[in-house]
Amino acid sequence: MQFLSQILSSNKFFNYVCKRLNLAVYLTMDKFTQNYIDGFMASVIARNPGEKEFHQAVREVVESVAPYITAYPHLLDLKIMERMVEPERVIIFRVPWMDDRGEVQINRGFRVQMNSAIGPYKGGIRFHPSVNLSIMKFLAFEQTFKNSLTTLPMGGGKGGSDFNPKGKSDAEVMRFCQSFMTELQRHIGPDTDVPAGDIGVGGREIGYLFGQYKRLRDEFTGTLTGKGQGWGGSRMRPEATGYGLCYFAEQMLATRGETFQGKTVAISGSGNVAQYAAQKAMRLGAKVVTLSDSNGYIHDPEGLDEEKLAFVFELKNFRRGRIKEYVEQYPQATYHPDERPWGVPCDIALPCATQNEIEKEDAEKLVAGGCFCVAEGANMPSTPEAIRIFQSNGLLYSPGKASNAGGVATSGLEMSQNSMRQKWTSEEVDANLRRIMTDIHSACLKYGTEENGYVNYVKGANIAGFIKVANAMVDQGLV
Ligand code: NDP
Ligand code: 2IT
Repeated sequence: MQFLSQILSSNKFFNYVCKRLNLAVYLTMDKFTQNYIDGFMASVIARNPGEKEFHQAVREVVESVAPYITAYPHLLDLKIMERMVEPERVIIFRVPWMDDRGEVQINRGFRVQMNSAIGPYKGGIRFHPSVNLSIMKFLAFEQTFKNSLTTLPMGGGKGGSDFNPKGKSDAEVMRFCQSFMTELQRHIGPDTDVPAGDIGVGGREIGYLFGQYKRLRDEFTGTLTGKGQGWGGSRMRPEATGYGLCYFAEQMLATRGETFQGKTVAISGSGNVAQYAAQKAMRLGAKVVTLSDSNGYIHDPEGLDEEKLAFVFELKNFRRGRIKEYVEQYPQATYHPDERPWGVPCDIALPCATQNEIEKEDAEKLVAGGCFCVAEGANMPSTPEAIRIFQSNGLLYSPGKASNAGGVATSGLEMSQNSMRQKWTSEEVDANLRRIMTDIHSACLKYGTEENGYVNYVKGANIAGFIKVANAMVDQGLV
């Protein structure tokens, strides 16, 4: 008897019981969390049938934040996550316009106003024939967390159209933009919703959109970002997404004592993000060996230099040509039609084209080719299977919502400058951009570092982005 009471009162026994209890609690929590994820996703799929990109983006976030939500019952009771996947407003509208031959054309316009808990809706406009409601909702959903990560007061939104600017004359693009804005203008404003560029929407399109907005609303405000340098645009906004991506990747590399110096970099895309990612990576001492478009990729084993990049800028931004023309100018490079660049051996991969451009097989090729760091410039370029391959092989891997946030962050800085009626120097904007990217990286480390020291940037970005929006929603009541 005395022996038994000794055992019961001993620390060893107490610790043993606690451990068993903890394990039991842990196991039940784990099951509870998994049930929550399964039930949540079943409901999202049932309520949003066929929207596969939206399902994919939501699943990635809910898998990261479910343990956090289930640990804070008020978030469960207030159905914060359930509210986050229901856009505050979706606007879908007809965009009629006339082409150069006098034929009537009809496109569909979208604006998804996803979440305004921490600021006015903010996010780009995409013009691409693939645009549909699922793609708009996935982008607006991602944008909500990304904007929260920037530390600036911006909610999440996204818009666009299935209009294809390729092969259209400037006059056709202008007429389309004017018709698109004629409807959109009644739903946006400097304190309501502030659109910007994305795929197929660059400086030219923002100009036409802003001109029509100003004409109809009779106001010169910062309702769009990415404006021209002479009429309210921020210095460094064109560079911001690509430069910010490299600043973020620098931080990732530093966690392993590495830098860009001497590294081989594979980049996809050849648009705004890819061009400036290539420029910054090169200036940080890397050798950029690939660029691509939707028809194929170029491989230049000698690497890009300033002159070659200037050729690409001119080719893509002014002549609106195709990337295969690079090999006509630089014959040491090769063109690979209908292929992605991920089979080219590299140290660092920067996907800067579009969603789901790295599938399982591409991820396997990257790992086999020696790649140890993947930083996303595009939104959701890696499929869930590809992400699993990166993470299970211990690669440094960051999701777009963390590493491409420099673009929207600099849009936020453009909004500040517009409100203050000021224009900051390139050095000031660049210093802010660097600081913001470093802060986002720190937030990822804080919430994403696992017990074995591996940094799960997906988990880190999702939880850090979620907390701020969730707390704001709790504070603001049931709206
Ligand atoms: P651009 O329109 O300037 O360039 C897009 C590039 O991606 C082009 O080279 C284009 O090739 C290629 N691309 C587009 N769609 C596909 C496709 N379906 N398959 C293969 N290649 C494709 O857009 P951005 O550079 O602005 O955007 C690139 C990515 O970065 C997008 O995911 C965007 O959402 C994201 N992003 C952009 C930001 C910005 O500030 N602009 C900010 C944060 C993220 P092609 O000419 O053949 O269409
Ligand atoms: O995906 C993105 O973050 C963008 N296209 C930029 C959005 C913005 O408002 O600058």
